[in-house]
Amino acid sequence: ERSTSSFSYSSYHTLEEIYSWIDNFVAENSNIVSKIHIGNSFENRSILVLKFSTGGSRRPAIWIDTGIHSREWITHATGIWTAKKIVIEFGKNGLLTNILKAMDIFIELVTNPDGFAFTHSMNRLWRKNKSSRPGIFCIGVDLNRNWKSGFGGNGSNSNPCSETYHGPSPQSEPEVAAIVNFITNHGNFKVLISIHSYSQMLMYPYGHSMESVSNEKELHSLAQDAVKALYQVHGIQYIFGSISATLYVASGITVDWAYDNGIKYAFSFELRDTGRYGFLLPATQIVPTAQETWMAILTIMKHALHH
Ligand code: ING
Ligand code: ZN
Repeated sequence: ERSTSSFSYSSYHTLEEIYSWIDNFVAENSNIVSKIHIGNSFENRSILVLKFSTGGSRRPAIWIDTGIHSREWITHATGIWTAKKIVIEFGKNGLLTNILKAMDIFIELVTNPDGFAFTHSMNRLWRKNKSSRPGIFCIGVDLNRNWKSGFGGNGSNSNPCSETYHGPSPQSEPEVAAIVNFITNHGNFKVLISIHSYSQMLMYPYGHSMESVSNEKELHSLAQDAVKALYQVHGIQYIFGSISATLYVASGITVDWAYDNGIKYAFSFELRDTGRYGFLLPATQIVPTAQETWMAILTIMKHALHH
């Protein structure tokens, strides 16, 4: 592809297509978008983050990641549509414009590039990354169990052959370490949104235990508002609540780490659907899913802007 105008936002794409789209997108929108290389994957692929900024230095920031589980293709597609939406709406949508005058937005579209390449080449349902270690005969660590907060606890597995294998130590995986280093060095993230599929849920910490976070009431009512805004778009219902109460106990997850490291607006989405197609969501649902998710994300960003 030579420009983003020939890119189909209603199709699923390969890693090469997405990385080439990123280069075109940055070139076409260099007034507000830049590309940051935050590290390399286990198989040495680039780990890239899009930065949306109108200036300033280390402004309060919003983090969005998609595709930490490689088979969740609707999440990458939603992230790409969202990135495009931001540049279209900047200067038109008053709320988004105000957000970008005060805050920076960072989007990591392919959080697990090795796994994503593997879902195209070999195994469409691959979830983990592709790391291997001497003497261990199964491949991959669950990147949503490899974070330091609650590492190794309930809802994670010490067996390398498990789909929820937590890895040998916290942040052992380069894909997780890259984010930890980037967010920690930046030091001014206020919002983190980690996007998964499927189940139609909007959740906040904690996952590692039933313990409630200090701003639970605020997060609960914000999640309710976000889910209402989402519903208004296409009538899709999401349930919401803490991860441990809504879904199951899960330890070493992204949003628990974010919360424990001072990012008090930490949310995880599970996008469409509720299981009819599951991870194989038809491409015809990409744009509607992204449209409704955008309204929920805007609700969260607006709240953060005013708090
Ligand atoms: N499910 C998530 C998993 O990692 C989840 C559920 C999401 C747990 C967010 C914790 C935080 O098990 C999927 N489908 O990945
Ligand atoms: Zn997932």
